[in-house]
Parts: sequence; structure tokens; C-alpha cells
Amino acid sequence: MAKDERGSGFMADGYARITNYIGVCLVTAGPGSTNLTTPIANAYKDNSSVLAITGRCERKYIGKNYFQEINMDFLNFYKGYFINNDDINSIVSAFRDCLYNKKPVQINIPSDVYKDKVDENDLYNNNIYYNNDNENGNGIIDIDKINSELSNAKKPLFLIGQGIYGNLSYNEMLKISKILEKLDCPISTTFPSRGVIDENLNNCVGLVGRRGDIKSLLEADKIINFGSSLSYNTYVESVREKLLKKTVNINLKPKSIKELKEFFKDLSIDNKNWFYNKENKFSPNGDYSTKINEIIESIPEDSIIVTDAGKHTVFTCLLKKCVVPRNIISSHSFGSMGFGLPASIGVKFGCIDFNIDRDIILISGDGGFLMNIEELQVVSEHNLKILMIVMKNNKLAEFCKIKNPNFNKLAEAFEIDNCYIEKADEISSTIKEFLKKDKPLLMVIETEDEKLPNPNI
Ligand SMILES: Cc1ncc(C[n+]2csc(CCOP(=O)(O)OP(=O)(O)O)c2C)c(N)n1
Repeated sequence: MAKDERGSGFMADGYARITNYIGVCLVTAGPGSTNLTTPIANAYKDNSSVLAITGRCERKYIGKNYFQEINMDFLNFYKGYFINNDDINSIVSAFRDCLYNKKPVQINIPSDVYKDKVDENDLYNNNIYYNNDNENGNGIIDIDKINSELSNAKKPLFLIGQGIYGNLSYNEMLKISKILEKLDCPISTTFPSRGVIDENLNNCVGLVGRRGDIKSLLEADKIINFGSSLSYNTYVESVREKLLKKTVNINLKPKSIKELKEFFKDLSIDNKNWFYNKENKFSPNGDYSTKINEIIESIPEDSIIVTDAGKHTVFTCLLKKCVVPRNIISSHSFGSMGFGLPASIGVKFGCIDFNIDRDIILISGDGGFLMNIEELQVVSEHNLKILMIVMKNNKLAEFCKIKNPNFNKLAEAFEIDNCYIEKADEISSTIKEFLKKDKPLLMVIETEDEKLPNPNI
């Protein structure tokens, strides 16, 4: 049970991202639901399957200025269902929309509807796990057309977005790298799909766009887009139109790894590996980035790093080489502060439920950590092994200075182990100790401010 509805929404989002299934949150009417606005907007922008079940007064009071009664459409960034009667089918439809379209969906249920009787036959006749290619699956993918585009291209670039995950489980997602590494063509990724191919491999260009490589996008004569929404993070403003003109979009939504393997086997890609040196990578040159780098080097490389929004997100993005899917989970397109702590809790629960054996590392700024700090109670109650790192620079990015509470005393109040670190060389031994134990740790790292490198825009 989350301590604020914002927490519940972000937890559901974290859960959905790591499991590639659905994250559900359940909140009360009125203020409980308005508190969900930011997490639902966040899930909408990042294509995350969050199902929000919201409360409402009895049907007879709706629209009559009843206590806590308000129009509930504000959560329907993608879609919402108002459950007006005992028709169970709309709940099933909401579930399908959310799972197969990778979008947040609201189910709003007036309190008296819960008392309606459902015909159990209706419920069991509905096969929730149906496969329907035309409605939610691949659609039609014309391999011949893709092959003819490829044969005309001298410098094709594959751009992989998180759409490639379709409805694969995390363990299946891990197998995609093996398929992609065999392709004789450079492969780039968006931020949400980083790690879909190991970034150490030769044919992997890595992240492109705002915080990644731009040269390869410009140099390619054809970009084959597998499952990217082509947000402004990927196709930045200054080159967007140019890139869109040479992009071919492939709408893959694989339901099994076998399907994906067969698809790539049918592509004719011979000798298309034109890619030269990767662009110079960023290396740490100040206190903030040195400490982030030390964290990254001290944790297992396949850890799931969850970030909040701020400078720490950018330094993590620039310094981490991703080797597995969801190596970094962030609020990519909404950039919401307060995402990190609750999302890391959702990720942890997802790992427990789906047997995903990963260490969970939260890297947060001090400002963002304070925004949903009450969720430490959930970490404490469930003894969730999460390494929660607060980069304490006493600033909100470059906007302004802030005063912080004593985070260590707060951790004490929540009965969570904690430590306070000033020097970069204390980080690695502390993380080693954390990894050996089976409980959470709050690590407060005193950090000096550092300017960010400019993004590509
Ligand atoms: C909910 C929300 N409010 C405000 C912002 C604007 N904003 C982006 S980053 C940032 C500062 C983040 O500071 P901190 O959490 O301390 O992280 P740091 O930049 O120091 O790493 C602000 C205010 C935002 N992205 N989200």
C-alpha cells in the first residue's frame, strides 16, 4: 500500500516497465484520483501499461456536486472506461487496451456498481489472453517491401525502440541481443530501449538523439525504425525533418522471441556494416559525474538503475554502458521528478513476482527524492532490497539552491539502514557491503554541483 497515490501510480509504472506486463494501481475518488494525474501522464508519454482503477460516488450522485465528486476525464490521456453496470466486458477491454497498446487506461467504478451481481459465465467466457493480430498484434509486415528498401540502401541504420519488446517477458527480452548482434548492419537505440543490444558490441551504435549519437543518424541513407515512437528525444528538433524523410517505420509487436527471430532471419542484410568509430564518449570531469561513475562501476553491470529527473539522470545516461534491457529506467518523455523512489519499488516488486534476478539501484537527486519520500515506509515495511542513493548537492539542477532535511535521520525514522558519504573512494566498499546483505540501504552522497554538457537539439 503506497503512502500517496502519486507513489502508487509510479510504482505501477515501474512494475509494468520491468515485467513488460501490467502495473495496476487502485485509488479512491476525488483527491485520490487527482493525485494520480502526474503518474498517468508519465505512463502515457513513456508508453507504459498502467491500469488505474479509480473510485466514484454512487451513480445517483454523479454530476450533483456530491462530496469529492468531480468529472473524471482528466485521467483519460489515452482512454478511460466508466463502469456503469454489471458488464464485465468493459473491464476486460480496458485490460486488453492497456496491455496490448502499452498505454495507461482508467477504469472508473462508482461505489454502488461494486454491489451489482456479475454473471460468472460472462467472466469465464472471456479469454483475456487472446491473440488477435489485426486488433493488437503485428498488423501486416511486408518483408519484401523492407528488403527492397534495404537493397536500395548503401548505409542503412536500424533504430530499435521499446516497441520491439511487444509482449515478451523480461527473460525473452534478454534474448533479443543475440538476434541483433548477428545482423551485418549498425544498430542504434532510443533511451527506453537501451540495452536491447549490448552496447559493447561492434555493430551497436548505442543511444542516438538528444543525449546520444547524431552523426550516424545523419550519415545513414535509410533508417529502419523498429518500434520507436520517434520522440523529440530521439529525432531532435534541428535534424528531425531530414531524418523523417529517410525513415521506414516497422510496427513490430512480437508475442514470442521465436516470432522475432524468424522476422530478422527473413531480412536480407548483407555487408551493410558501414559504421565507423563511435563518437567520443563523455568522461567524468567534476565531482558529480565522478561520483555517479563510481556508483556505476561498483554495481553489477546488469543491475536495474532507476533514476529520478535532474542532472543525475543525464550523468547516468552518459556514463552507463547498457548491457541488458531496462538497464536504466527513467521518466524519459515527461521528465517527472518524484518518479524514482516509487518506480524503484514497483520494479523491485516486479522482479520478485516474475523471478527477475537483478539488483535494483535508485539514483536520485535530493529535490526529487523529497517529493515522494513517504514511500520509504513501503521499502521499510516490505524490507525491499533497494540501494537508494541520494545525490545531495543542495540544488535543484541549475535552477536554485535548496535546504535539505537530514536524510539520514529520516531514514532512521523509517528504520532503514543508511550511510553518509563525502568522498568518491568510499562509494565502492559501501556498495559491496550492501550487495552482500538482504535489506534496503539509503546512501546519502554529498556532491558538488557540476555543469552538464550541452544536449543535441
Ligand atoms: C515534478 C517536477 N517538477 C519540476 C521539474 C523541473 N525540474 C527538472 S530537474 C529539476 C531539478 C532536480 O533537482 P534534484 O532532484 O536535486 O536533482 P539534480 O538535478 O540535483 O540531480 C527540476 C526542478 C520536473 N521535471 N518535475
